[in-house]
Amino acid sequence: MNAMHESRFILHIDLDAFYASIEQRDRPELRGKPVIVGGSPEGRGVVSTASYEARRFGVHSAMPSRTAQRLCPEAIFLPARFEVYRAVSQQVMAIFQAHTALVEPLSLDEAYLDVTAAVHHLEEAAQLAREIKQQIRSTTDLTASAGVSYCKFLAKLASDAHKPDGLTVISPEQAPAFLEALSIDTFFGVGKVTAAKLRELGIEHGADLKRLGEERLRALLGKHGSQLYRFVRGEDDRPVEPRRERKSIGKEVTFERDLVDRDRMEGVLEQLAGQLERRLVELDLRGRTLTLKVRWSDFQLITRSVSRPEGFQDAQAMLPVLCTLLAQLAGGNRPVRLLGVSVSHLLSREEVQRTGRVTALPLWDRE
Ligand code: TTP
Ligand code: MG
Repeated sequence: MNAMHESRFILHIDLDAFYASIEQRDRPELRGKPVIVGGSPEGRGVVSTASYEARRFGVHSAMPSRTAQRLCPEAIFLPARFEVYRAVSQQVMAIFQAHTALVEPLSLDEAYLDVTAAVHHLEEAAQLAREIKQQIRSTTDLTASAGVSYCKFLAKLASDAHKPDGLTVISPEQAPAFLEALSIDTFFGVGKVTAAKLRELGIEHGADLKRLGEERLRALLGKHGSQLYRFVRGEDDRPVEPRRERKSIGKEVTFERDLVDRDRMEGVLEQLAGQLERRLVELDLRGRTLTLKVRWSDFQLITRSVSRPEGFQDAQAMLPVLCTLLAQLAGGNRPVRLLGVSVSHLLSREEVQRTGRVTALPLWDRE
């Protein structure tokens, strides 16, 4: 471990069951009950999040609401109230900003903070995390979990370690044992496919992972392999990056094995569009230009875009466009290594309304 790792103090703070906790806060009769925020179980919707009472039944984010109801028949289903969640998010981010300018939000309820300039040692960083949790509670009446460490990767693992209302510190001395005991599913960048691949090799925990050389991991997992090689050694130099003005928002995925099957590609596009929609809804943005990105197996990269004045936000509107673009590109059976979906020329609700010409459209009928 080099000196740089030890000289930083990073917090990761993440509110507990964010949407569901806000609903329980605003409707006291829901407290202590299994609450699910998301699509109705009668439709084809999915769970956005579930209160911890509902999670005990196995309910989790992204699960079809119908499945969630089967697992937890008493659950109370509620539609999302994004405007309220965004307002709470602004309160929480303002609390973070008061302690450091180096705040990197990951979503509405989650951010990294680099507090190196504000504290002298890890115990002091932990004390600051405790204070921030207290401020969140007194300002919003909600609980958060905090992780404290010397890099982003470990801070995030730490905040996840004792949810809800947790505070976990991972010191440079504790990091090796923590990482060796960690299940491979929990490592950053390890998806289900990768985990299954590693399991086939008898790799279950960080300690097993540590036995693989960098070359081997890279051969197995591509560039993620190198990152994993460093992470399992507690090495993560990524800086906390406060967001500049956003130009585009996108989601992409690189495949372990190149895809040749068009149906599978379309399935991936559906997932990516769904993730992108979620982020756009959270941020209350639409993107006028929708872009499909394809990297072929020979690493050649191609992008194709379509623009619409009313912009894109719903996955349902994006998907047919993406599938058409894909069909135009992937004429033959050329294997695909990466698929990405993004939107640019971002428009806030105010901007769309100000331009006048699209105000008549039911742009935000989801809310
Ligand atoms: P998370 O922080 O991942 O989840 P959470 O806050 O509900 O629960 P916890 O942190 O205690 O594990 O996501 C924050 C919010 O983002 C969540 O309340 C709802 C929304 N969300 C979705 O809409 N879909 C998803 O798949 C996920 C993971 C989250
Ligand atoms: Mg959360």
